[in-house]
Amino acid sequence: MTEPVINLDDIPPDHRSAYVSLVGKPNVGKSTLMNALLGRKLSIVTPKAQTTRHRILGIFSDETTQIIFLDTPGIIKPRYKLQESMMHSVHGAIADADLLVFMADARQDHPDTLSLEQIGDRPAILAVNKIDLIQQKEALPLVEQYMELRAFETVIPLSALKGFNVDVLMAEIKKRLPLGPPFYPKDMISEHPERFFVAEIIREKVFQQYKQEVPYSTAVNIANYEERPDGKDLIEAEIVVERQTQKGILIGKGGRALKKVGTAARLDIEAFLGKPVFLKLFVKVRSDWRNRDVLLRSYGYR
Ligand SMILES: Nc1nc2c(ncn2[C@@H]2O[C@H](COP(=O)(O)OP(=O)(O)O)[C@@H](O)[C@H]2O)c(=O)[nH]1
Ligand SMILES: [Mg+2]
Repeated sequence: MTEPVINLDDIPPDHRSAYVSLVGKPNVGKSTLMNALLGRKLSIVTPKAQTTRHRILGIFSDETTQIIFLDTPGIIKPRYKLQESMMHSVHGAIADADLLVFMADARQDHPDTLSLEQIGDRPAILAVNKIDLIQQKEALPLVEQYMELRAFETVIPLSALKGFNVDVLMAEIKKRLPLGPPFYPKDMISEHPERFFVAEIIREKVFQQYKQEVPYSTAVNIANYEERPDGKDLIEAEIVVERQTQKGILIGKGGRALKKVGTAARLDIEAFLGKPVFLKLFVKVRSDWRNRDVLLRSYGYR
């Protein structure tokens, strides 16, 4: 990718900019909210916990503001090296943020103290998500418990999925931005290269299609990405698993399961890139990759 170029002469003197990180435990809806705030799908969303493994940067820009949103992996106690690397990226996103959106699930009985510990005393808005699933007043006891534990900038009940109060949250964020120039060109939506999103889309389909430990044992590595001006782009991706049995499950009888992943992924990749592609998937076994530093690095973790 080329270095971003920003012409500061075009920037109004009252321009505001900030890093805003979305944090909370797995599955509260951080990635859904990031996509809702940006008005486009950048971060993968699945019903399973711990889908997001990196911090994902999404850029919102208008005439007078730029907000760099960081979607993060859910906060957990790490059990293997991949999870350590995931928590490392959460800590970075907390440290880098001017403001946090701390997300809770409206249906929780108790505050998520593990996540609260991690954010320390950084300024945070409490976003009580999935409010579409209950009556708003049913969330009050949870909100009260949170407010006894620390001060929040404000509390917003919202539904990232239905878009309820996402505009209110955006307005509250905008009120709190410091003066500053944009960090990225105004037409940029992320800093990750296209191949990163292609791998993420494939990973999303694996999470959606397979059960139990298979998705968690899977990494996706783009082995070849050939842009072909007079044909479809060729993308060759390796789906890496830890055991031979998982490879069998991924491929399925007569290759049918893998074919389904390929078709679903290709359609989303084409929608994301805005052009047709030729997608080839391979399955590889790399035993215990989630605990091996060299492999973790080569798949883009840490
Ligand atoms: N009902 C409801 N479901 C939601 C809402 N936000 C997210 N979800 C669902 O919760 C699950 C986890 O969402 P995701 O964004 O991946 O959570 P993350 O792990 O915090 O990034 C997905 O099945 C989402 O569709 C919401 O506001 N209401
Ligand atoms: Mg997520």
